[in-house]
Amino acid sequence: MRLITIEENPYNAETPMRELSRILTPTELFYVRSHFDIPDLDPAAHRLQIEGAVSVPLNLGLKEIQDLPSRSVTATLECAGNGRIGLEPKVPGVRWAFGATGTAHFTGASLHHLLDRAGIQDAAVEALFIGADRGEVEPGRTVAFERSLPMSLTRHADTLLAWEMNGEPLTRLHGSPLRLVVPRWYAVASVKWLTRIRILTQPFQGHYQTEKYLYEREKGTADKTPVTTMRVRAVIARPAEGEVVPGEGVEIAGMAWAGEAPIRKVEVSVDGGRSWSESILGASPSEYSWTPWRLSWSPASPGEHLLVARATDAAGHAQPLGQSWNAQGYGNNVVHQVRVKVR
Ligand SMILES: Nc1nc2c(c(=O)[nH]1)N[C@H]1C(S)=C(S)[C@@H](COP(=O)(O)O)O[C@H]1N2
Ligand SMILES: [Mo]
Repeated sequence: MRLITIEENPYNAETPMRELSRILTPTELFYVRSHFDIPDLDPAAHRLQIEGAVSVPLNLGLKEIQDLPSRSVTATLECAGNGRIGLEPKVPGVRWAFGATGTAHFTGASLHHLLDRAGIQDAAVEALFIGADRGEVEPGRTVAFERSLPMSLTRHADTLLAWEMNGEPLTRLHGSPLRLVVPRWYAVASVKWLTRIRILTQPFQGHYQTEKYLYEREKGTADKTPVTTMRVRAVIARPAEGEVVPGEGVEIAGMAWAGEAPIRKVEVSVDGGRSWSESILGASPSEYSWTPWRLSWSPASPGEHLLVARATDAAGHAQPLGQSWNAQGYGNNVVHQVRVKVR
């Protein structure tokens, strides 16, 4: 199995749905989202600069960062554009189906250790994270991939400066040698190829903060609400779309997650949403990672069946049965459907 390429240039590729039945997504099968050419950074020569509203600006090599107390989190990452492909009317952006997500074990250091060392000034409101990648977002306008976070989130122990993924040094595609990992948030916050952190006294106004990654013209959402935490979602990892299944003992299974609260239930329909059964939830390896779910099914009749899974979180958010349309196509957590044929 390999990643499914969605775009060659810049490289964007999603995880095959059947791989989403394992808790940890192998690194080589973990979706890749890149806005620009992928940097090729030399870990031995890499420097991270911390500047702006700090008492002591820092310029550190990877080794010095790795001397900070280490910490690991198992976290589910998801691209805010996951599920965009089905939106009608169509919207611009990478045409992700449902595989722009994965769960990995990340190791690094709590970001706040580094910020403590630099000494954050009282006037600080946000920290800006700048990647080594850059490119044109419109003719004549070149920007780096850069995103900010509120200071409160930078103090969270599990906001990580990560250098390992699944027990190995970060690979080039996933941000080598250093990336941010922000659990619960759509992965746009988890800046890869991190080279610079700038502490700001005014909210950041850059392209990927104030022009992209906003919910625009979405019913029920204040216009231009920034994309932050992941919306509740379940995916069906098996059976696969179009699979021919036997007349008994079929296991329907997948993962469910939400950025705001734990998963409370995943309901499954085998008749296109007319009736629903509650699936069995498995154990989630951490509060930041998805929860496995499964249901065994003995189909009552042969022929075509439309399977649907619908997750609800403990805060009471349930996935919508229809699309969540917005002009940039983010957070479309419509229920996942899979068509199968019973022998
Ligand atoms: N420097 C940099 N960081 C980045 C991006 C990028 O293009 N450049 N893409 C972001 C987005 S939108 C996503 S969904 C995640 C994807 O992380 P992954 O490729 O490791 O799955 O990285 C984020 N961090
Ligand atoms: Mo993304």
